[in-house]
Amino acid sequence: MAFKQRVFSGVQPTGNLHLGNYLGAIVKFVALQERYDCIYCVVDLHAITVWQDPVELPRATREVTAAFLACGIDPKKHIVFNQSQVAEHAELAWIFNCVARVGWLNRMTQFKEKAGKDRENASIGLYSYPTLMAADILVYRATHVPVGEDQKQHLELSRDIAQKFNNDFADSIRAHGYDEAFFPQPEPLIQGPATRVMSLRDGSKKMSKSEPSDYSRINLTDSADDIAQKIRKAKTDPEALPSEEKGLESRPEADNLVGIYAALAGTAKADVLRQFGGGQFSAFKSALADLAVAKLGPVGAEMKRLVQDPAYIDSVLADGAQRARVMASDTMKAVRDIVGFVHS
Ligand code: AQP
Repeated sequence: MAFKQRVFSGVQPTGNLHLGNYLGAIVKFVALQERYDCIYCVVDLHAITVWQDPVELPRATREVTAAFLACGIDPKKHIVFNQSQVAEHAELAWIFNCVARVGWLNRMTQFKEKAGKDRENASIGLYSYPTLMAADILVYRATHVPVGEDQKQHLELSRDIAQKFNNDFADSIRAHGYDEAFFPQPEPLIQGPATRVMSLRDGSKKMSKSEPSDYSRINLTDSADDIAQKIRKAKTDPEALPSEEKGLESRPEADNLVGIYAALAGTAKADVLRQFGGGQFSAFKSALADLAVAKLGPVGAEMKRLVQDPAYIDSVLADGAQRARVMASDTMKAVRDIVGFVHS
């Protein structure tokens, strides 16, 4: 069966959204609306895999929703909701916990990085995070998943889970009259010059919400002054910018800033180097700061306006959740048949 082409992706409400989330994910979410039916989720169940303050979590959930809307996601044409409002995500995740193998999860690098040395003390949710992610995608039988480079491994696991479910339950799938490929193999969409935006302080680390130094990232709600100052202070090396992409090899900080410029301007790194190659960083940084302020300023202002009206944001989430639930419950009815659960 040809699956209906459908996009699913999520963002965790775990702190300040930054330029990496924007370029690696949200900008792509916006563009995909033209070609696909899209489901965009604020993944609060994922967020609690590490401790979240229950007073802060609703604020962060509304802020991510505001970012989706401020960037141009249309919640009427597409679906925007928070994960915990659709219980089927957690239900399918449990079934996938029983399909996925411990050996598969043991290979996940994000768990190793996030659990760090204190692995014994990490939550079980953090360990099984990828099975919930597979459920998020597959409960809508989504075919395309726009994400940053850091999520590639989890997406590969989602594909393995879909395949193993289809194989393990092949007879039951057939016996119940469902199509043999019950779950699709979701395709990662990881493209463009900023699939992995790096820290402004250290070109070997990804820009992240949890990095203690605020100078490592540009937040979507930063003021124009903050953005300009962070870019001015961004780590670079003493060489001038190269004129060709090859010259960015082994210069991670320069490569990062050029990639950010290209992604914000909607061009390729080669074009940026054609314009700025041979020049000093100071002139390039000043052009980058202007561009970043021009692109992010309106987004931040609109986010701040939207979060002033939590009732409106909650109504968007409730409406999206209701429409998502209809689709998710259809999948789950079929899954219950396939697995052999007695249900009404
Ligand atoms: N640095 C990045 N460059 C490109 N894409 C990125 N994404 C995240 N960081 C970068 C993409 O943004 C989407 C949402 O990410 P998330 O909600 O999983 O959160 P996160 O920013 O990765 O932050 P965490 O996990 O809350 O904390 P950290 O990273 O601080 O430990 C995803 O599509 C992701 O790929």
